[in-house]
Amino acid sequence: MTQKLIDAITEMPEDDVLKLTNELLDGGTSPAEILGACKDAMEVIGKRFEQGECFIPELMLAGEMMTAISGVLKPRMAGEAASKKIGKIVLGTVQGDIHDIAKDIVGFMLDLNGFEVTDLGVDVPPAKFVDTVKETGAKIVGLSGFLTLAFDPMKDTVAALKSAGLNDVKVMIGGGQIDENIRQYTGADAYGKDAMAAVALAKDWVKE
Ligand code: B12
Repeated sequence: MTQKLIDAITEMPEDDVLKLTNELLDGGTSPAEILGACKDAMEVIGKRFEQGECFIPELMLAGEMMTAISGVLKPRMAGEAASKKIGKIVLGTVQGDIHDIAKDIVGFMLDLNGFEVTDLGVDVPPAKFVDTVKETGAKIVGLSGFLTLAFDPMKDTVAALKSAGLNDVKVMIGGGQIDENIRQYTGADAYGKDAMAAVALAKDWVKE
């Protein structure tokens, strides 16, 4: 069933995308499955872009569709929200990178699961993460990035937190190109493949 949604996103009639999303939800498809279909669709569009078969406007439209779908999913997921806050997290897309759809989903899921999230937005310099961790007393930092160019700013942010003496702060990273190798390169504590992984990591860390 979700294949229809993947086709609608990649073929781009935006009205169909929202209609289908609602139909799938009404038919019992979970928001997590819908997010999975969105990821697959973004892979298709990303590949087309790489191969010169589509251009920035199509990327932007895909981004807008993702934002619209998130808007539909959020109220459906909000019913499950935890009311008691269990920890603080500073989240942002690292310097030089402006991809924020995935970060917003991660922030939303963390918030739903009881974390107080300070979202610094996009293109966030390492010093801003350090300052905000000091101000909020957060013990977890989440770094998002989709560009190869995001690896070094991630590494710099981990290093900046360490040199500010914030050694008890755990850092998780995620985003399109990120994997375990990049985690090692950046010195982050963990890599999360999706928003659910971000929640699982954060919950583990607050238990410690
Ligand atoms: C939409 C999009 C855009 C939109 C972004 C809109 C927005 N507001 O975010 C726009 C059009 C602005 C854009 C711009 C560019 N883009 Co772009 N974009 C994409 C695209 C198609 C989808 C990204 C996305 O939002 N996916 C949807 C999310 C929901 O996917 P997801 O990965 O499943 O998300 C989960 C995980 O990533 C994880 N996660 C994410 N963050 C974090 C953080 C933590 C802590 C954790 C634990 C987990 C986690 O959880 C998420 C939720 O489950 C990708 C292709 C792709 N396949 O990723 C290219 C892509 C990322 N873009 C690319 C490029 C090149 C660019 C541009 C440089 C293009 C240009 N020439 O200008 C600019 C960059 C500008 C900049 N400085 O950042 C390349 C990057 C290549 C590279 N190796 O660096 C890609 C891969 C396309 C490609 N195949 O070439 N882009």
